[in-house]
Amino acid sequence: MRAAKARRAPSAQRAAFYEEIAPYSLAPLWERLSALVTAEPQTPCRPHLWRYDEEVRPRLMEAGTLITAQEAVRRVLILENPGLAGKSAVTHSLFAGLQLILPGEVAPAHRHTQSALRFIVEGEGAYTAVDGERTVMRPGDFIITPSWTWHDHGNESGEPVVWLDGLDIPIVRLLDASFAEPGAAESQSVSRAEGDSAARFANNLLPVDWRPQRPTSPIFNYPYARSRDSLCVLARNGDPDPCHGYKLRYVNPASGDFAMPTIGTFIQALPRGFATRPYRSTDGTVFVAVEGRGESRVGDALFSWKPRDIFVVPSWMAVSHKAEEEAVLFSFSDRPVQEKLGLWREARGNAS
Ligand code: GTQ
Repeated sequence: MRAAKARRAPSAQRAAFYEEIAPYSLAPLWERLSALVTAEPQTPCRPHLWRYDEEVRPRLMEAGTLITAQEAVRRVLILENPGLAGKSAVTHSLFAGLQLILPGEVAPAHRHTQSALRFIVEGEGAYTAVDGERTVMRPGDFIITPSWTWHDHGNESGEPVVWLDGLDIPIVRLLDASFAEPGAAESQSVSRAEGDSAARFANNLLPVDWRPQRPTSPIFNYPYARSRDSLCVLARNGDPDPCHGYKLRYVNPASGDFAMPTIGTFIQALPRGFATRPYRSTDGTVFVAVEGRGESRVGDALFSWKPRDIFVVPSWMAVSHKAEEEAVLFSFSDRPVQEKLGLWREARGNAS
């Protein structure tokens, strides 16, 4: 009898009920369930291409006339996903931006719980310092600033230097775990010679009694020259994967895991004329073209790219690439987080 009455409750009566319970911080799940627990990922994140030479670089250089790196602390134009306006996010979980340092400038030392990657886009001869060691940045290098390490950037070259920043800012925001502090001095003092960590950790050797203190790779610069060599050898020695071409992930030699705990990083080569089969995965991914030209279909969007262009593939949206010239793509996503939580999925071809 009661159940029958409940089934017949008019929607006006239900609406009145929802209003009545709202002041008590209560809400009816049944009105929201299908939007909360979806059959497949439903992301507001949209596919987008940022064309570097035509659209981004001129504006970044204009920013260089408006504010110094010192005043800005980090002179960065955020690559904000058009579906996430005002959220400072390129995907739901990740931040991306392009950082400019002009000759002679310093971006002052600070540290924060957010982890950062740098992928060098333009210019050579700027440095980043992490925990007392400097590394010179060259185009295509992948550089890591682990969580809570002191870091400052400087440009002692004669040309502007630009890199892509990838940070886990939205993940740290989700977890309300942000801490940050400025350094005592603008540039941290150099306490280790350049190349020291590469010698210790990047030659398939580890210091004999060393034990990892943190989940991030102890290698903080993965030079492009070495990654590229690997891709060239792979491309000579075997067939490309139908969905990825020749694709490698950057690794923490102490664990075999991804180089960073929250951000997975990848580099892939696509032979000239090669077209990948559609692929999708739950980790929304940011791609940067490093070499070559090509086009990528992302859902219904078609992006033509060339070196330094950046595009984003939302979670579970099919992506396929075609290289007009032999191409290299760098990419990053939240895959390590999803894998650790048992959430990561992929599908080859168009089926789910
Ligand atoms: O270089 O420390 O793009 O703290 C955003 C926040 C870069 C950095 C960003 C940051 C940094």
